[in-house]
Amino acid sequence: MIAIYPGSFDPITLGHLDIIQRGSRLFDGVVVAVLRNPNKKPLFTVQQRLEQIRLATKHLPNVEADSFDGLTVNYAQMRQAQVLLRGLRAVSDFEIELQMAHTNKTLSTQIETVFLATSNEYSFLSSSVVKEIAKFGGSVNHLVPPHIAIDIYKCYNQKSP
Ligand code: COD
Repeated sequence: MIAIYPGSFDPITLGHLDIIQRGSRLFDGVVVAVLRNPNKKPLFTVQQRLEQIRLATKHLPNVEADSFDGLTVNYAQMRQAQVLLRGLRAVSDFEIELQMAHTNKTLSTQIETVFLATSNEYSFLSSSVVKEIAKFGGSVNHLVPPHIAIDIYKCYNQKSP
């Protein structure tokens, strides 16, 4: 069974990677799918994010990174995937995620959303938190893989603390 893990991943964090690692043990394949969203101004281009994800998941043979636009369920059908994998951190995530899962169900009855609860140590972690800390010169070395920390400090003209 193939699962799509869709998101912005701007950038991918250790919280995302925890979900990917655990998902890769549950499914035959996991496709980490970066949304190409022209309405957002991301820190990293889609190409940069794909490279970051590929490097961070290179030890997981059944994980691949790809990008998509349009509806996630259409992309999932095109990839012949049966599952959308999502992570849940807190009650605030739950409301949004439930709405998204219900919306996706109305668009395709064939695709199930599967939620994995965040590991305790990553329950506070988001891409936005990482960017905010790095922007002001704080340490993100415990929040993202080393190659991504280097990329972020470069973007913000900061030195790794
Ligand atoms: N621990 C565990 N899980 C985490 C953590 C963490 N620390 N941080 C993030 N996550 C989870 C998120 O809860 C989410 O499930 C996933 O990782 C990805 O997170 P993000 O923030 O990178 O990506 P999102 O949530 O912004 O992605 C939204 C989509 C791109 C999936 C969504 O907008 C979408 O499907 N768009 C396409 C249009 C569409 O199909 N619309 C209809 C459905 S509403």
